[in-house]
Formats: sequence, structure tokens, C-alpha cells
Amino acid sequence: MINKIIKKIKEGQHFLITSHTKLDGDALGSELALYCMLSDLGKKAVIYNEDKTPDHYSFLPSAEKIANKLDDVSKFDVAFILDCSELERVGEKAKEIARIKTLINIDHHISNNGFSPLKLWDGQASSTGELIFRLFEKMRAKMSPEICTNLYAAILTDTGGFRYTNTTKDTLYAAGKLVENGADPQWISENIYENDSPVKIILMKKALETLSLDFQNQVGSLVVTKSALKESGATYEHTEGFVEIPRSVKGISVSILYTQLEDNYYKLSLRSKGKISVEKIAKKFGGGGHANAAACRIKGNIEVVKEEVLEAIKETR
Ligand SMILES: [Mn+2]
Repeated sequence: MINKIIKKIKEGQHFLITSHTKLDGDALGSELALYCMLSDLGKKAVIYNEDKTPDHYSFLPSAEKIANKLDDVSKFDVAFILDCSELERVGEKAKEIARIKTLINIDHHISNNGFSPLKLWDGQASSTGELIFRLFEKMRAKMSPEICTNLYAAILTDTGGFRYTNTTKDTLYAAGKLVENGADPQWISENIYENDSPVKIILMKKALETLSLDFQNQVGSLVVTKSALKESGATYEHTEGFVEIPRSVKGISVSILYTQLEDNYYKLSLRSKGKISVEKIAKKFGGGGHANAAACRIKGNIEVVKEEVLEAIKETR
């Protein structure tokens, strides 16, 4: 399969690169690394994302090239759909993108629905960035500092800074090679993790007031309400990383962030430590993800929603 993908890269002329809405470091770093590689080969490539690039990722090399508008797809012969378990994750343009002759899916979500026959998929890989690293090694692509910075950022963010159980020797091997070829770990981490706007910290303060600890402190959760967002002058983007806060409590196995989308409608981000699979919990509510990081959406009053989720956790354990 990987050789078929390499063949498509060599033969293709005009590439579309895209990823899911609610962009994260893995989606962006993977897209940009692929873009840099294709540009180095003299190919035409366009990165399209429905959502705007979050501020703390704007330092990534070539981030200014990302488009948030997609006009005519007929000029593309190949589309890369990165870090997406389903094509619909790319947003409103999914149907149009589906018309592009060759689709290549590079992804590591366990819940991948196999929408693309041509794919580089490994549910055990830490990140899409790690899979792209494997692809580049296999094709002996030139590892420029720009490519290495983007891939390092992808792997760093999807492993929570090399802390999650998806961090394997292969992950660290990739990271080592990326540093050897020009990625600067301190500079990348500072840009991503130590670059918060004051409104984010004000929102965090409000979120912390909602902390609940259940099942003898094994399950921790925070709630971000629409009013908290409004009062602090923050946006949804500012909640990134909040799900990690309860996760740092001693003995926690499941950490949840409830983000209010509408009056009785919540988005849940779930993280786990150890064996418990939050993917199974998210699946019960129509969501998906990985064993240690998953998401879903639930309708209802927050107190009822929280009860339902605790019940689901109890059944999963
Ligand atoms: Mn990912």
C-alpha cells in the first residue's frame, strides 16, 4: 500500500491536502510537512482547511500558505485527507473533495471507516505525523528543517508532549530523527504551549470552578459554558488543553471536558490513563477516537449528561 502511495506522489501533478475541522497540531503539522515535501519535488499543492489556523500554530513553516476557501476541485488529481477517520470530518466540502480522482487517507484513528481504499493507516501510531515520517523515510524524501519542524509539532501535540501511552520507541525514533535534521524542541514547545493569551487563563479560572471528582477521584471533569466563554472574551479555540487539567490529578483514570455548544448540547473531550478506553465510552454516544483520547456530543441538561457519562464509564470498567 505504501508503495502505491509513493507512486501516486511521483505521478501526480496537482495535489489537494486537507484535514478535519477543529484543527489540531497533528492535522496542521502533517498537512504542512506534506506540502513542503511536494513543493520540494516541484509539484503543485494546495492546503485547504474549513477552519482557520489557531494562533499558536501560525509559527509552523508555510502556515501562511493555508487556504480557507476551496474553489474548483477539477484541477486536482490527488487529494490527501489527513488525520480523518471519515471523509465528512473535513467539513462542508467533503462531497466535492470526494470527486477528486485519487483519494489518499493517512490516519491513525481506531474508528477509521475505510472510506478511502488507498490509505496509510495504523491505529497504533501515535499520530498522523508519525505515519508521514514513515512515508518520507520509505521514499527517502529530503528532510528539510521545515518538514522536521512540522512533523515534530504533529507528533508532540498528539502525544501530549510525549506523555500518552501512544508514545512508543517508534515515536521517539521519529522525534530523534526530526531533531537531528533541524527541529528545535524547545522553540516548538514554547510556541505551542507557552504562548497563551490572557483570556485563555481567565477562561481556565472559570472552568476550574466547575471541577468535579467522582469515583474516589478516578474521574475528573470540567465544564466550559457559553456564558463563561462570553464573560472571559474567549472562543472555543481557547479551551484547547483544558481536558488535560483533571488528568493531572493523582489517581485519575478518566478526564473529561464538557464544552457547551448550545443550551442543552455539549461536546465532550475525553482522555484516559492506563487501560480504560475512552473510545468505547465515546462510541456509546455516537463519537469516536482513540483508546486514550476520544470525543462525542450529547444533548441534554448538564447534570443529566454528566450522570449518563458516569454510568457509561461504570459499564466500561
Ligand atoms: Mn491525530
